[in-house]
Amino acid sequence: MTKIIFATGNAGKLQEVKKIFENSEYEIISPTDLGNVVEVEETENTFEGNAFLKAEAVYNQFKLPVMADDSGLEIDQLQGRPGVLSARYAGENCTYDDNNDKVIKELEPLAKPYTARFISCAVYYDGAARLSALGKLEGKIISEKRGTNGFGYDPIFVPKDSDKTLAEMTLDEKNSISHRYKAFNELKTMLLKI
Ligand code: ITT
Repeated sequence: MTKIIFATGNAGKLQEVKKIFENSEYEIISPTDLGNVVEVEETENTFEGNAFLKAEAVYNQFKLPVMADDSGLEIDQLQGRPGVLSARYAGENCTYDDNNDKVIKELEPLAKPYTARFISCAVYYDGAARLSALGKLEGKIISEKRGTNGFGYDPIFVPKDSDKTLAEMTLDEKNSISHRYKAFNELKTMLLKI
């Protein structure tokens, strides 16, 4: 088994990516498993730029292969916001609930449907190889939260061709369609070639 560190502090992402790599030849470990977590400031204005910032910081610390994810929600009626600011949309130290409430409030005066997409950029860095893959999930934002699974904006996001929010889906259901699944599944295929 080859160990790969998944450079995240987000427990929801970790659970999803561990599941995607289940039954593969890679063992996914987190910085917490190694007892030392670095806070990386996300100063780039692209998902890919920020994902590599996280991967490189953790690689420099442990000198082991690393993957990272930078992701977010783009809402058409909000000109692509919250975008790369998704994690802290309602301010420093805000909760997922605060972010969802802010989005619902901002959309309230605007015309439906609130079309949107989740984007995940998954990257890999091992000191030599640099790999990157993008995954998208199209859908719409609804005005009341539904469901308790998942994390982040899952309770207000209904994927295209579904009547459930992502938070009403099981981990396996979300992992069969999600932006993160698409990005990391492609990365997994790319890893086989290096
Ligand atoms: P790490 O940087 O430590 O990985 P983070 O939560 O800060 O964790 P990002 O900077 O990539 O991660 O921010 C992504 C935010 O976008 C995340 O906090 C959620 O608010 C939202 N998001 C991303 N993927 C999501 C998903 O699958 N479901 C719901 N919300 C998601």
